[in-house]
Amino acid sequence: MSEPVVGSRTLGPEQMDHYREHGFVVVPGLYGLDDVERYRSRFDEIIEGRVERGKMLVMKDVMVAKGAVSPEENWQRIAKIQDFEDDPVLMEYIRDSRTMDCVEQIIDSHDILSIHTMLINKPPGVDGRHPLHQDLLYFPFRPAEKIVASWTALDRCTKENGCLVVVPGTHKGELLEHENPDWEYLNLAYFGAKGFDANAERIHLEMEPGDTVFFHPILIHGSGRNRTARPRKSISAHYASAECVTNWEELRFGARTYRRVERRDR
Ligand SMILES: O=C(O)CCC(=O)C(=O)O
Repeated sequence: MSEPVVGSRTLGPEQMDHYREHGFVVVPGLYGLDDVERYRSRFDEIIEGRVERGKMLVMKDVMVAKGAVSPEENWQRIAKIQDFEDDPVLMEYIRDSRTMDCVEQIIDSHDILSIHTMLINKPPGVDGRHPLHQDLLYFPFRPAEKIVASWTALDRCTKENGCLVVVPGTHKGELLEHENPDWEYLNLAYFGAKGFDANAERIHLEMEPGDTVFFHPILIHGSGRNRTARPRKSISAHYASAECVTNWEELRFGARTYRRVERRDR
């Protein structure tokens, strides 16, 4: 990847080197607790039906949907809010210059599309595992170097409550075949990569609220169960340079809303 030419330089040379070498970089404290609290409250407002949902999807965990468990609290039933492009509060995250500066630096572009938006919840009391996979599976844009994910912890994320797990360096490989793992309960569209070295080093990214990880779309990653009674939420987005070529034959699971990002400078 060439040296970044645009945006402000939020990431230092070591952080950029880390991204290039390992396929991810964690930026501690990129967001403050005020931001975190705003997105957490919006999650509550959305799941309680207190705001207009528009086109967003509010997805129950599969064990709840199938009646295998019946949690008392509403937040314990939800796996994910997805496609929140019409939500003015959650979209602040997507457009925020703190994210955008890093995104522009990493993919060396300042004409950026938002290609996927999620607020991920991993409630206790369900399986909730996300098998190890590569996100490029879900996107028709190429080259992969011009795509990046951001993922910001909204709760403390630890090994015990199912933090993100990455297999460093795997972004240097290819997009692998994926399949449904043979698990009794698997959330919708959670696929697992096939044929990678199962003994390869895995890193658990333990993060505090506001910490943010940027990762490459070929990096193998996933997350475990939430074995605590605590919530584990994150807000996440995928971005692609508008210079990417779109190859619709690479689209395996349906198109989403792809929008140019109007960045929100602070
Ligand atoms: O937040 C998680 O638990 C995993 C998210 C993830 O890997 C994804 O959505 O691609």
